[in-house]
Amino acid sequence: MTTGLEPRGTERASWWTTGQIATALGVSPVLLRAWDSRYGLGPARRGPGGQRLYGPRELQRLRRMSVLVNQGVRAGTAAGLVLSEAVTPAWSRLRADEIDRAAAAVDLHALAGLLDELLAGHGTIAAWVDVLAPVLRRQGERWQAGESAFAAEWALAGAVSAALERQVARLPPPPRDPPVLLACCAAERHPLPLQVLAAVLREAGVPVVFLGEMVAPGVVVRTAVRLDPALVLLWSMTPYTADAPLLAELACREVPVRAAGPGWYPVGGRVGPVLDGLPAALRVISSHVGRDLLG
Ligand code: B12
Repeated sequence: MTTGLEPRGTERASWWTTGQIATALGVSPVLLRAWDSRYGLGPARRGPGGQRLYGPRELQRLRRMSVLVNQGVRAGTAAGLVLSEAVTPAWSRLRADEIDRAAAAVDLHALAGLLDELLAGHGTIAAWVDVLAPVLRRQGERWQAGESAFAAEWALAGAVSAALERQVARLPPPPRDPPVLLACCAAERHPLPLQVLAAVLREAGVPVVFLGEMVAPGVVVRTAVRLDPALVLLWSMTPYTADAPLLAELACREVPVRAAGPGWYPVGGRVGPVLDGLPAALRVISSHVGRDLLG
């Protein structure tokens, strides 16, 4: 069964037609064409038959446009904002402060709105690197300084996770290729960087299975054997959670697996080179899925 949302053609993972974008955003194809002719919010390229093809950046911009229009902003003003908005350090700091305040107040409703708008308007990578990770680091510093900020950490991490889920749920389904399996070690309760990676991969049309936090080793092994994934990343953020025996067991079963995250550093070279950031992860995943995800 098809949903009509499958990406198009041989490059099906990265390009969407007007109809697919319209369905994903809940607007009409006529409106999309009007936004193109009036404001220049058009497709990235044309397909062989002349059909309009939109890439992830255009999808992002149109999503931002429809969020603003739904909030009651006039279309011309919204288009001006979408086309002119840039993530400047001052802008990022303002957004980060707003989000920080909403987290400190455990205002989940405000957080959801702020995060939806941030992700839709600026893309997952920029939202994470420029705004969300700095706020989380700030929270970590407060915790280290002895301030009791556990509720704020919990609120923000949960809200980011939920917003990423909403963002991914709106994407067209990925192709049925072997997935990338992303799993946290059994004691690891910091899954966010891995969930961000999952969202970035899905936005690029790569199928992903993200198992979430604190996954029992047996579940990781059974899932990996069953899915025959293109690659497994085993995530550890904090030193006491890295599970070297699990990594060894997966390797023994000929599952392609890599250690990812700062928690692996104390374990040293015996787990192989550790993936130490989003670019490194995207580079290695590119070689396993046969597509350049950094380009
Ligand atoms: C939110 C949070 C929590 C939440 C997590 C909820 C969730 N759903 O994620 C909760 C409240 C559950 C929590 C619990 C705990 N936490 Co906590 N937590 C944090 C906090 C504030 C943010 C975590 C995060 O998402 N960081 C992501 C970004 C912001 O951090 P970053 O360092 O820039 O991360 C980058 C790297 O990881 C890098 N990276 C490196 N390699 C790779 C590989 C790949 C593939 C990718 C994609 C990225 C990547 O990319 C990241 C993003 O740019 C951090 C503070 C901090 N600085 O991280 C503390 C922090 C991680 N927590 C800490 C601790 C100690 C704990 C607890 C033990 C506290 C306690 N006593 O209860 C528990 C239990 C943890 C466990 N068993 O796993 C310490 C860890 C110290 C250490 N190194 O040992 C920190 C650093 C706070 C501190 N300053 O001391 N925590």
